[in-house]
Amino acid sequence: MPSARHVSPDEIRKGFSKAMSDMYREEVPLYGALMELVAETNARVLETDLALAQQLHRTGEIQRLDMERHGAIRLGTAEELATIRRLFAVMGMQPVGYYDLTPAGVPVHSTAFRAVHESALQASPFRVFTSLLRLELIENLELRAFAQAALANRSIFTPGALALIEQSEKDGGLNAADAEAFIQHALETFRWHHTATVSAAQYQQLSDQHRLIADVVAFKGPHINHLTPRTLDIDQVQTAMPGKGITPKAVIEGPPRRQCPILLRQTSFKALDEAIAFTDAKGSHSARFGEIEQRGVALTPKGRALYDELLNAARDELGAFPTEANARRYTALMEQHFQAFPDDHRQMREQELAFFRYFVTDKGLAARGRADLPRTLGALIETGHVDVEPLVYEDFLPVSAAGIFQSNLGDAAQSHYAANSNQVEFEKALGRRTIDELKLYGETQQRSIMECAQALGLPALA
Ligand code: OOG
Ligand code: NI
Repeated sequence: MPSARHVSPDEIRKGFSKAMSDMYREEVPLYGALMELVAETNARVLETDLALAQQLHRTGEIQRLDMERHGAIRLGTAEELATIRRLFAVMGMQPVGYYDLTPAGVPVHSTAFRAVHESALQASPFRVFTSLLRLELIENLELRAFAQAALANRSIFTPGALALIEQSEKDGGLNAADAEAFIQHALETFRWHHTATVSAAQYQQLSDQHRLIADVVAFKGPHINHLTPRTLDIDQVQTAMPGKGITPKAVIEGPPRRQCPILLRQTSFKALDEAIAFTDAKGSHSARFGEIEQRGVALTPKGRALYDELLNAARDELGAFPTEANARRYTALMEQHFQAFPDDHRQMREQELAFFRYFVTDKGLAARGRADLPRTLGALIETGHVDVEPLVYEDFLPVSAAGIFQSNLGDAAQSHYAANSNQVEFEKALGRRTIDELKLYGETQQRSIMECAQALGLPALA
């Protein structure tokens, strides 16, 4: 049973996110440079865009902005995935969504571990995009067996981490000292290793199959491969990156620039080439990169279907993978196709394209319980008793994720897999079902409506 002497999982997650960021900044100085650039840009945007500043104050996002980041890891076995699920559960993170990357030629499927309730997200929105390698896609059976053996030989968790996970499961939480120890132990799983567990030739063989396979199989653990701060204006950061010695990828992934941002836009800089000692020789490996993201409103199934349709139409018309060479045309096509997506919160709400949160205004509070209060949400908004704000998207996008993977693997690494999506297999490895993110957004929206009704002294609102 959780008890008063236990630290809240939200606090552990917050502490872990900070510890991870400190470790990564130390290991990858460019991440520090990017963080500074994002902080400068965010400060400027908040000074100039007062409506946005007000929106972020109302939703509370302003308080989480500076600590907001996501990371990514790639795991090798079902057992690793099941244990990481337990590790993240200690800090209140659950697997949300299923992403199949094989259509894009990346031999993994993934989920995102994150907090699921708006109050927990407010305390710390830290997320980890977690991929599981699909070894069954290695056609060379000898190489597949080698990879399996290499993975079977490693243990990516410290004994201390495993003991504290068990203790937390048994007792329903950790006290302050154990929580601190847990953070330090858990961090070890994500650390970079300068030595590989395979020879240079074995590494080459794995890499020839797919660079991602080498990245997972050749090392002692699933090093965090990027950590992504959230910016309020990704185009400004993208433009300013070269001035800081950072070269961004050619196109920003996700929707085009809009007045009312939707879902998620992302850009990254290429993975660094880092010196590695193989068991028999010196060499190098590139895996770690930098990324930034801008988050917009979460879309309903209807909005998401429209997003997917417009994205596919633009990509079909481009007729190729977006690259440096066709970046301008891609941007133009995206802007053109997305004309069909209303760029106005009111229209998005009325057409049920996006999720929103509702807040009682001061006027509404003052009118609490009055008999002449309107009885519908729409009318309460019209009369200024209720305000509406976009509900931020907390998840990822499979096409964007594939673009981020690809930009770091090089075009040569593009492969085609016949295998289909296998959510059942993934969840079997995970040891539980993944949570449907659309359900979470719907619940948060509904809770905000119920809170409004309560604050206004009204029965349920339509
Ligand atoms: C994960 C790439 C996906 C994102 O932000 O979409 C991702 C990886 O490279 O392991 O992080
Ligand atoms: Ni990412």
